[in-house]
Amino acid sequence: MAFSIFGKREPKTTDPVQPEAQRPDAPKTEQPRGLFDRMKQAVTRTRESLNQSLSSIAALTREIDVASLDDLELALLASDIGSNTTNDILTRLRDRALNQGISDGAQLKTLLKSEILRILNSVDKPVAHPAAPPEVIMLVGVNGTGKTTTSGKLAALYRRPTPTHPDGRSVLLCAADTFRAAAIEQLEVWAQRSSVDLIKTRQGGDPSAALFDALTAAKARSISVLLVDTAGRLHTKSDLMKELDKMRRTAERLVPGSPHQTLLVIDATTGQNGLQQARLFTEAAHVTGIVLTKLDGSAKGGIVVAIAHELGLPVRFVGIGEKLEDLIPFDPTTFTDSLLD
Ligand SMILES: Nc1nc2c(ncn2[C@@H]2O[C@H](COP(=O)(O)OP(=O)(O)OP(=O)(O)O)[C@@H](O)[C@H]2O)c(=O)[nH]1
Ligand SMILES: [Mg+2]
Repeated sequence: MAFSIFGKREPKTTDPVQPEAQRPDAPKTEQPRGLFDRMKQAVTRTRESLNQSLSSIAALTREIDVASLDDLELALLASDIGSNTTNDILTRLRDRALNQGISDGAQLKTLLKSEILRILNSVDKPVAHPAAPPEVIMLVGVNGTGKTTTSGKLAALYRRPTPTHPDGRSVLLCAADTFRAAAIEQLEVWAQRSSVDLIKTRQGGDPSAALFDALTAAKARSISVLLVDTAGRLHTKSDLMKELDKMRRTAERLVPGSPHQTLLVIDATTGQNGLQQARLFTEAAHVTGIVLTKLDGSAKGGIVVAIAHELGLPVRFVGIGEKLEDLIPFDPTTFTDSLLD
């Protein structure tokens, strides 16, 4: 039997959830400069390593030749863009170099930037928000990637006041990780930090029962966003994948069309291994977008490009630390400018 804790009720939101383009409070409307600076900080090491390689190309040769592109290939691989995506980028760069001519490192950088932006934009489809609340967002992924932390950060992000929602959007958290010891308590801490209610069940209970109660509560309280933290699992564990399916069916039954978003949380530091796991996970779990965590301090920011190219999915948010505010909405232009400024 599931039950609710934390008595503090959210202010009631009466506005229906609207398409992102019409919602001036959508996360992407954070001050562009603030976003840019934080993204730039997060990809510092990746940028420095790419820049080093690009400037050595410019210093060594006046004409960009095949050897220079080989150097660039190594730099792209080192940033974790991955061999498939790197090959694709280099093929297009070689074609453009042949057709248009590239005479210095600055031009090469501009072309590289436009190639990366092209890949990221090709998967950057707008989020399909429901016409009526609650908007149900599930966080899924393998163990330890940052699902619970991201659930807490997202709760705070959606609660943040905006000009159109001076009280923020109303948020409810659902502790659907009933598997790992202390998982519920961990989410309770995040619920307190972001001042939102939490629906939970006992450890070892049925996560779908907790979700059922959370959906019922979200509807009864006109909650705008329901965030569902799930247990870490491998796509190869069929019983655990079936459990995810059951949760999806529960959501659909109570709130038709939900879950509206299924975010796969990937740890940036696991690089190409993480990408392979993600590829298989994505097929099994109806994933709609990616949250890339632990980008802070990583020199492997190129994984963002590999995700778009290889998984065909947009990165929606990027985790840049362990604190409540260390989550930023992803935007292709901001990312590309931060990486190759
Ligand atoms: N540096 C950094 N650490 C992060 C980030 N996101 C999460 N972490 C850390 O990663 C560790 C695992 O985070 P959790 O949120 O517990 O991961 P999880 O996916 O819920 O783990 P399971 O439920 O066990 O599968 C914690 O120590 C977090 O503080 C991030 O963006 N940057
Ligand atoms: Mg967790």
